[in-house]
Amino acid sequence: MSPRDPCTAYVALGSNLGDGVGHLQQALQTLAAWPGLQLGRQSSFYRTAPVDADGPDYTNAVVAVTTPLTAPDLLRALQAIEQRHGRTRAYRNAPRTLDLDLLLYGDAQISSPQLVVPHPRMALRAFVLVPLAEVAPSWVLPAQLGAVQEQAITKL
Ligand code: PH2
Ligand code: MG
Ligand code: MG
Repeated sequence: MSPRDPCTAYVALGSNLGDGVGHLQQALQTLAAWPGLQLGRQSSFYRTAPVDADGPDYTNAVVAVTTPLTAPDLLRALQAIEQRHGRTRAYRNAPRTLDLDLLLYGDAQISSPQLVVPHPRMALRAFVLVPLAEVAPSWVLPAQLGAVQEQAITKL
C-alpha cells in the first residue's frame, strides 16, 4: 500500500496561563519532533486580548504542518501534545497552558462531532486571522481582517 499524500494543515497555538511565549516555543519543538509532522511556516507571536473568555491576555501564533496523518489522527496528535503541556479543562475557554486548534486541513471540509474544519470561528477572530495571513495569505481575505480590526492584537 502506498502512503497517503501529505496534506498541509494550519494549526493555531494559544496560551494564557504562565509563560505564554515559553509554552508556544516548547509546543513548536514538540510538534517538530512528533512522528509524521513536518513544520512549515511559523507566524510571529502575538499578544492578544481574550475573546469570549476570561483571564490574562493570550500569546497566539499559527503554524503550517505537512503530514500524511488523516485529519482525525492529526487532531488526536494535537490533543496529546496539549496534554503533555499540562492542559486541563476546568470549564469552557478557561485559561490554559496550551491550546492547539486545527484551523484548516488542505481544502477539506469536515463536519463530525469531534472535528469541524475549517474551524467554525476562525473568521471572527483577529488572533487567528492576523497570524494566518502571515503564513497563508491566500486563506485570509482583506474584508475578513477588516471585520476584526477592533480586536486588540500586538505583534511581539
Ligand atoms: N482562545 C479561545 C477563546 N478566546 N482569545 C484569544 N485572544 N486567544 C485565544 O487563543 C482564545 C481566545 C478558545 O480557545
Ligand atoms: Mg481555541
Ligand atoms: Mg482548542
